[in-house]
Amino acid sequence: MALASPYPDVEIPNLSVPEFVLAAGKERPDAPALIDGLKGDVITHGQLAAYVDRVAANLHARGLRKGDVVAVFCPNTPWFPVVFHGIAAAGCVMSPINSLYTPDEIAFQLKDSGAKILITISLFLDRAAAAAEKSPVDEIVVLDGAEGHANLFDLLGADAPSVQVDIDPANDLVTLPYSSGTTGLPKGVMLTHRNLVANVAQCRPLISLGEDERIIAVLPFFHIYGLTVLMNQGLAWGGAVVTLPRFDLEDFLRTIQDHKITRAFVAPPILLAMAKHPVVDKYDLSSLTSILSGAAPLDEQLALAAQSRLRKGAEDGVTVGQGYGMTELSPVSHTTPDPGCEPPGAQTDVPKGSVGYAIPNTECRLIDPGTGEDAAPGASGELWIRGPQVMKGYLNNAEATANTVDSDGWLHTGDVAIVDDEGRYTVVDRVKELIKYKGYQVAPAELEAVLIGHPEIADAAVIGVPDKESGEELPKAFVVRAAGSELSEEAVMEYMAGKVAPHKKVRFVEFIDAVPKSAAGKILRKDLKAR
Ligand code: 4UV
Repeated sequence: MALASPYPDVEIPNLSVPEFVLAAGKERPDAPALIDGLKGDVITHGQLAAYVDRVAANLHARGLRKGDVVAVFCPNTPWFPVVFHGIAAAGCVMSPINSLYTPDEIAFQLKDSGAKILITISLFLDRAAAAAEKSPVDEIVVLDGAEGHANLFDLLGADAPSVQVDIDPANDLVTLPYSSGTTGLPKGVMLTHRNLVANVAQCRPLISLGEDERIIAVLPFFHIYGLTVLMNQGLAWGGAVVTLPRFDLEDFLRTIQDHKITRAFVAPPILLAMAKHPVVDKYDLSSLTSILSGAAPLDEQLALAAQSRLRKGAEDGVTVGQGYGMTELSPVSHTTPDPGCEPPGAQTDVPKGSVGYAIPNTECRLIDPGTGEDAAPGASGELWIRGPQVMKGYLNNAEATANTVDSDGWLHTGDVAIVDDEGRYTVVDRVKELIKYKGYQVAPAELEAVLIGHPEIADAAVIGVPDKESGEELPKAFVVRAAGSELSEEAVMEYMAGKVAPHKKVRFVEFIDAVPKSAAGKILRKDLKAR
């Protein structure tokens, strides 16, 4: 049985992402759109639109055409949105690469996505160049400049004629982030202009962000949460997005104080610091009206502790809420509403720990994994989602697409949830392989493939194990040594640390005689978890 959102449907404008997101700014060209939280540099809404036109024109002049993929390997700065919207306005597809990736990981994405150009910064050039040696691109652009490379000024040059590319929002891709989904290796998630436009429009009735708001963007734009919820949602309603290139607690707090930030969208580890760290008291955070946490489970007590600490007794102070989604959902399907934005007829506040209501135009089902039927009322089940934010599919992978989005359009999330009488959802478990570390994806299959690449490893399996202190999951590898090998735990961890980004490091190693597998050869992760 499909459970509808309690909110009336919203209209989804038939526009490209830049047309939609940059529209509000046209009304207030002199207002700040993007602010560098550390340096203070400002890009106004008027400048943003002009720069986007230039980037699109110069990409076209460099030979890029509709549908071409441009990989972006950059931290959050005000230039990231300029580059993203420029790529989108040129009809090209932006594939964002995690700033922590190693050359091998970057090369995988360049190759799989077929990226023509890689845009990066000088600090990342070593890794970018090493990746491009394995998976060549036509060109590496280094925004802040490097000998022998085009730079930001080349992308902003005045000479190239403006381009008007015909975009079909429902079919044309705008971004290609990578996600392992419910199983296997990372896959390119094909998101259309309509997917992203829809998701910003769908959040509007719950998150009534105004043009005087200032959003702190410390979560990365290379992740879909940062791209849609922080960047595009912030800009679409005419507000200002204040960027930080990495998380440092004091920089984060100082930026909230100095830039009078009104909204923070964060992941649980940041909320943990805001609830517990003594240094928080040194800063005036009274401008904050809302903190929304997402990307991993948020503990109810932690949410309450953060809210009461930051409110300092003021009843109408900051509210701490929670959003839920996944890359394949552009990403939002659920969120808690701002005060006053509850659905018609709502009786009580959303309990802390809940991810709130399904957003407009979104249907849900909860499926009992045992029977494959709808779960009984009040019982938990795997969450299925249908709506305009569901991805077009995985790039070049019809099988994985069919296993994730069924023939009726339901996306099977691999998360287990419950819903209460008033339509508020709580995520209670995960039935997919995915491990989340600090909100980042860690795909067991990817780590297993790297492990097996070691000459002294005959077989391997990876699972997430709970870390009591942080409440997070940490990757643990079960390793079968090759005959005669005396490989140590430390040697395995060191090998992995050299191959994968820090958030994917294997934190525990256990040697076993054989990896438990089903008759079909599937790793029996449940058996490993039970050990
Ligand atoms: O694909 P991904 O890396 O995507 C995300 C998306 C985070 C979002 C989305 C919408 C929001 O409004 C928001 O605040 C944050 O992380 O990983 C998807 C998986 O992450 C877990 C869940 O297992 C997803 O399938 N996850 C995401 N949000 C939550 C969560 C949550 N609030 N509670 C529990 N698990």
